[in-house]
Amino acid sequence: MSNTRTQTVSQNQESMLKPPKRYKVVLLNDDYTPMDFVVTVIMEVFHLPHTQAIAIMLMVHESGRGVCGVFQKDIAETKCNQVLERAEAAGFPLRCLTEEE
Ligand code: TYC
Repeated sequence: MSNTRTQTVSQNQESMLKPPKRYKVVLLNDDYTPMDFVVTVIMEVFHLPHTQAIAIMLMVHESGRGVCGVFQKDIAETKCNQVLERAEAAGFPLRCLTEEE
């Protein structure tokens, strides 16, 4: 049996049983974006302290990628877009993506 009420109940039950998927926001390295710009973006978008932002930036610089945080899908996508918007506005080729955990 499926009507609007039973469907709503079963959807709610499913969301109560399964925790929501979580998504990493990953920064990628490039040769042009200044280090201090990357640090500022990490601090402002992810609300992280300067020391942690430097550690993430250096991880990206040295290994090619680094995780700025893990969030529910819509939050991860919003933060990723905020990074890309800031990079574009400043004219830097900084890349960012989300990845299911
Ligand atoms: N590799 C860049 C440089 O030498 C710095 C950088 C770090 C760029 C992290 C992007 O996500 C990045 N200026």
